[in-house]
Amino acid sequence: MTSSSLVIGHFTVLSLNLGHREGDTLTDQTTRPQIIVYSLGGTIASTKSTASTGGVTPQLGAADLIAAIPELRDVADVTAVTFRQMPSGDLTFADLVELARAIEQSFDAGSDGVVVTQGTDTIEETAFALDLLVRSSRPVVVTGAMRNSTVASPDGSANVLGSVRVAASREAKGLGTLVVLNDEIHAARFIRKTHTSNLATFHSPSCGPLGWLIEERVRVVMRVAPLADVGPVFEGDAPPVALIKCSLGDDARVLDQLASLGYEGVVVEGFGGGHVPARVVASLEKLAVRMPVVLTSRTGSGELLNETYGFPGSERDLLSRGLISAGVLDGPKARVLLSLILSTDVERTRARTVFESVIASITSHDTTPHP
Ligand code: DAS
Repeated sequence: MTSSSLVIGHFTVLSLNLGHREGDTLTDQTTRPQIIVYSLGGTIASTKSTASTGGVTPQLGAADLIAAIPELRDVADVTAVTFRQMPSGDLTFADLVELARAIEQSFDAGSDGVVVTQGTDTIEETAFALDLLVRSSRPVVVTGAMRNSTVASPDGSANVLGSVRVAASREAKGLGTLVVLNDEIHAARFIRKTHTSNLATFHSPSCGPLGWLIEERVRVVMRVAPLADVGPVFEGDAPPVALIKCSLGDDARVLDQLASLGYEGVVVEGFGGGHVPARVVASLEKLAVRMPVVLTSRTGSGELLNETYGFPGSERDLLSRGLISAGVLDGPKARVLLSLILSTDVERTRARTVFESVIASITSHDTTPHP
């Protein structure tokens, strides 16, 4: 599955071509940032398919991606690892847990930073999962492309180059997992894909980007706090967690089936500040006795209300009936967090406490990074 194919870097190339010139090579190799690029597939890896379906499919490996960017030689020594080759909607929690372990091992072996390339469709979820799973303060940067390599102005190479610059920078240390596209640097915990095709699809609606790339410089103008720990996560796939979006005139017939379908947790995207139709309240309360039920907003931006409205189905009503507030997390991210918590050996009754400690850490003022 894993293949390490190419190391690109000025002094690595020198030593290959000219033989080792002790002092030079050793001195320079110790000062150049060592970066690993893990590729998972997606548009950035896609090119014309020979299959009868037509269209483009993920086929380029990590070595192909970095070989197309000669400028990388001026930034870092880059090692390419093709980790998966798939559309990002096919990635699973099992893939991400395995990737997080590989990243931790890379750091233990001396890497200064990691870049992950993948499809943009699920970056907002995968990057947040890595944010929770990788405990190092060294940078992990996730990127992708909106335009594949067969169309005019593909953006993949610029995004990889920018991501390696960020991963190799001191500024990116201690910020958790970052997402870099279109010359913007975002915190994984806040970013969302907001457009089907526009290059400027990625936004962090609640707070904006943490910084940007300008010429060859990395600018970080805001910092985020370290996330609280969810604890050691089991290998393999996460227990099933449903994500349910409320809509006008909704009744509770889907909610009433979730327990018998084997779901172990639920995230409900309510209206506005965290509201549902009055007629689904009893079903939610019943469900919250059996499993963690998290309440978030379908608006995709802002923090859940806590103490404003008092009508049946309001945020006050639902939280008093045992639902857990997702705070500033949107539905897909709240589902990632709950899924990973349920992938640990935490007692189900303590899952709420762990969930709430991570939510509290997101809005904490303490931006001192993990060692
Ligand atoms: N939307 C495509 C991409 O940006 C497909 C995918 O997510 O894999 O890569």
